[in-house]
Amino acid sequence: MTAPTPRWIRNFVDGHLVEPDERHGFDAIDPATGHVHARVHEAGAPLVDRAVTAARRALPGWSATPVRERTEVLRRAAALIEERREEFTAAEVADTGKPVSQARELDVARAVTNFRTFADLVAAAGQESSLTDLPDGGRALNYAVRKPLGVVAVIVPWNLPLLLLTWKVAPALACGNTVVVKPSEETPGTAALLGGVLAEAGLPAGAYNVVHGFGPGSAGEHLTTHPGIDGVTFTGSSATGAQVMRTVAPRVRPVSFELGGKNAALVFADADLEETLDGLTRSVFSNTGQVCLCTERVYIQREVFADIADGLVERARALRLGRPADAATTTGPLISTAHREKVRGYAELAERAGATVLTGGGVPALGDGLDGGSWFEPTLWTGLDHTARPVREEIFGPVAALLPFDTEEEAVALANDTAYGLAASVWTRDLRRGHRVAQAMDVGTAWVNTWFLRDLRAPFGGTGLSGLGREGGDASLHFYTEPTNVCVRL
Ligand code: NAD
Ligand code: 6OD
Repeated sequence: MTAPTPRWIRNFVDGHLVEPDERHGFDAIDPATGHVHARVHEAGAPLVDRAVTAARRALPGWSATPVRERTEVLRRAAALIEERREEFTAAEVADTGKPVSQARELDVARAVTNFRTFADLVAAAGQESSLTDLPDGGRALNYAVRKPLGVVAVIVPWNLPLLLLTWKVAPALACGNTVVVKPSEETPGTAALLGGVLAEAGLPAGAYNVVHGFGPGSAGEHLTTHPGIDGVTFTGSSATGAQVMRTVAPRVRPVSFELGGKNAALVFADADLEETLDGLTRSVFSNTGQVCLCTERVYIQREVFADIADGLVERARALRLGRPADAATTTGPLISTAHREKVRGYAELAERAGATVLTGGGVPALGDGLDGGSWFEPTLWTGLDHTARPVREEIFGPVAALLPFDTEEEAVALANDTAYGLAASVWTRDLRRGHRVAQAMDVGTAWVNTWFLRDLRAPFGGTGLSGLGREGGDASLHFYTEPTNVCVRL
C-alpha cells in the first residue's frame, strides 16, 4: 500500500499560494496525538526575497489607496473570516490541539475583532497639529503627516497563532503598510489561509505574504536580515527578541517586541472567594498555561492561603484534558513534546527545590489515542521559595507556585521582584487598594478582579524582559507609521 499524499501548507507570496518544493518540507504535528497532519513548505532565502520584493512592489499602490478603501478591505476580510470560521477553527485546532470551542471563540473571533477594530481606529484617526507663537509676534503651524512605515516583517509565536498574527497585520495594513509574515513553524495553518481571505477581500497582490520556516538559518533569519524590511514587529520569547534586535541593529530599523512574562496574581484576604478562584483558574490554566499573560506566581495573603489553595486544587482537578472536538474538554496539550519536556523539567526542578505538589506534576495517561500527544497535568505547587527557578523563570505551561504574604507592601515587592514586566492581576474588594496596588505594578497591564479582559484601544506590551514599545490603539497607529512634521510660517 502506498503512503497517502501529504496535505501541504504553502507559502503565500504576491497574491498566490506557492507550489511546494518537496525537497524543502517539514512535518506539521498535531500535538493532541503526535501524528503528522500536514507537510509545510520551508521558505529558503530566494522565496523570502520574492516575498519581500512583492511587498515592496505593492507598497506604493497600497499606501496611496484612500483610507476608506483600505479599511473596507479589512472589513470585508473580517466578514470572510466569520463566513469561513469553521475552516480557520479546524486549521488552528490541527496545529495546536486546543479545544475547538476555544479556537472558535477566542482565536478566530479575535481575528475578526482585530480587523474591525483597526479599520475603525484608522478611519477615525486625525493628525497632530499645533500653532506656535513666535517671538516676533508671528505664528507657525506645525502638523504631522503620518506615512506608512513600509514593508513590515511580522514574526509571531504558536500559542494564539491567528489572534497574535492579526493583532499586528490588521493595523499594519490599515496604516498602508505591506507585510511579510513568518508564523511559528509549529502553527503555520491559519496564516496561509488568511492569504486567500485577504485576496478575496480585495487586498492587492503582494501586500500580504507568508513565509514558513524556523528562526536561525531559516525563514525567520532570512526575513530579519533582508535589506528590504523597514521594521519588525515580533511576538515571542525574550531571548529571540534580543536576537532579532541584534540582527536589525546595523540597519537601525524600528522594532516592536511583545515578549515573555512571569506574571503574578496578588490575592488579598478580602477578595471575593468564588470570583477570585474562577479568575485565577482562567489565568493559570487557559490555553494550557500557554498565554504570555498567564499567572505562574500566585501571592496569597496568609489568612486565606488555605482556602485559595484548596479551591484552586479543586478547580484544577475539574479540568478535562481530552480530544479538541469533545465538548467536555477544557484543556488541550502543550504545543510539542519538546515544550512538554521543558515543562516537565521545571516540575522536577520544583520538587527538588522542596515543592509540595498539591495536584498534577506529571504526564497523564489519557488513552483514547492521545498518549503520543504532548500532554501535561494542571499543576500547583506550594512550599517554593520566591528565589527558586520555577518561581523566577517563565515556564509557559499549566503550572503555578502559590506563595504566602502578610502585608500589601510585601506583596508588591515580591510581585515586582522579577526581570519581566508583562502583566499582573490584583484580587480585592477594596477598590482603593486595587487601584493603588495595580498602579504600583511594574508591568504593561495590571488587572483588578479580572484577567485578560482586553480593549484593543488600550496600550499593550511589557517592561523589562517582557518587551519594547506598545501596540494597541494609538500605539499601533504610531508604530506602523512614520510622521513627517511640516512647519509653516504663517
Ligand atoms: P520563539 O521566540 O521561540 O519564536 C517566536 C517566533 O520567532 C517564531 O515564529 C520563530 O520561528 C521565530 N524565530 C525564532 N528565532 C528567530 C530568529 N533568530 N530570527 C527570526 N525569527 C526567529 O517563541 P515561541 O516559543 O514561539 O513562543 C512562546 C514565547 O512567546 C513565550 O516566551 C511567550 O511568553 C511569548 N509570547 C509573548 C506574547 C506577548 O504578547 N508578550 C504573546 C505570546 C507569546
Ligand atoms: O490580546 C492581545 O492583543 C494580545 N496581544 C495578547 C497576547 C497574549 C499572549 O499570549
